[in-house]
Amino acid sequence: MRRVRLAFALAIAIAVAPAFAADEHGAAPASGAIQPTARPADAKLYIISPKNGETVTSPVKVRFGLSGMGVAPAGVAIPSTGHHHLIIDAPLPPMDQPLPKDDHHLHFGGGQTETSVELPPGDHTLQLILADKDHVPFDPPLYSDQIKIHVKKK
Ligand SMILES: [Cu+2]
Repeated sequence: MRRVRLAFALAIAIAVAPAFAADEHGAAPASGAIQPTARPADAKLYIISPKNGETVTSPVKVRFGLSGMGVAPAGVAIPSTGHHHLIIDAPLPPMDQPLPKDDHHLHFGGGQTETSVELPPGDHTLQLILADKDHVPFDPPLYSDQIKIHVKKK
């Protein structure tokens, strides 16, 4: 599975090599504005589990689903790859800057595809967003549906 993903990523790397090379040489706009990274139009990001509306117990295991792109650690520049971010009990953040890093915005810069989160009893929302090596959402942004879960008392 991992090998297939890497092969896919490398194939894309060759296809978009010119854009990649420009990025490598630091061709930043004079304004200093962030240039979001392009991504395949057919990529999809989704939460495999838990399911929307599910009642669960804490810690909650969350599994991240991604198709049409690959996962790479933060800081690693491989086109058509990014790393996962889990948004907990918060709306989508601004798309034109690096994602916040706090209790509501967890980064998985090691390339993880699942996590376990401690949540207090009650209703919570979960949403995934993929971002590039610099934690900036893609262009167009790639995020999952927001799901609602209920954490029951132990
Ligand atoms: Cu990040």
